[in-house]
Amino acid sequence: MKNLFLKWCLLLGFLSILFSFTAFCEPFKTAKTIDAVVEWDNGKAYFFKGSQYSRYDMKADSVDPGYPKPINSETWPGLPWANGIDTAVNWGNGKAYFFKGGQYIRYDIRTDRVDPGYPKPINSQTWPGLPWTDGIDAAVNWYNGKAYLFKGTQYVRIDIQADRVDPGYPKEIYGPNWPGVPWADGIDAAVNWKNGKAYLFKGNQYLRIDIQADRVDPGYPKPINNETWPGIADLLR
Ligand SMILES: [Ca+2]
Repeated sequence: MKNLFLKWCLLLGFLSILFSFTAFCEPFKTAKTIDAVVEWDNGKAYFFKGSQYSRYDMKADSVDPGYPKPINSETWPGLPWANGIDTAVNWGNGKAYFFKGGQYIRYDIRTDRVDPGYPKPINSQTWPGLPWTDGIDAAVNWYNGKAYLFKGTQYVRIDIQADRVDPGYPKEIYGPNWPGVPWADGIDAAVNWKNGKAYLFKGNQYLRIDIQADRVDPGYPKPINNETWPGIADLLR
């Protein structure tokens, strides 16, 4: 009996130490700086953070005047998530997809509003082959017929024409799958700059990928700030 009590006591002691450490480490986890970035069809990219977004001019390389703006029924007609999104991706066919929790919507870029019938649930019927039903971290179109979706330590490649995840996925982000990407535990956002480069964002850092060379350019990651992304500080404060 005494022995049993001791075992329980040791177990509880161990659990309380574990819990204290977990709580202690919480503030040191990398905070998300950007929720989502998506390139549009007009030379602009949209950066989302919480209930706000900023429009970035890709040629001028700065945020347009008048931003950030709130996400609402005037700025994003039909978008049901005024408090923020998980990720967004341009599908290259005049449509973009926005994800939040276990749902997604399809946005018509030309008419500038959400298509009827959305939001829909993320599942194996709506996204054939996708191993996840919620919490997509990032998504990016590679404009070679493939798009990538990221969740936690994993990612999938989607064949846009076949409308399904390619065989052999999900895979882990680390190592030879993404040469030079130091974030094996996941990324926050990704965008294709449509000039042969793509950007990945994680916490307060970002990196540039050369799509042809299939690796991270030298000198990255760099910090996300007003020098590297002029005008973005107003969205992030
Ligand atoms: Ca995200």
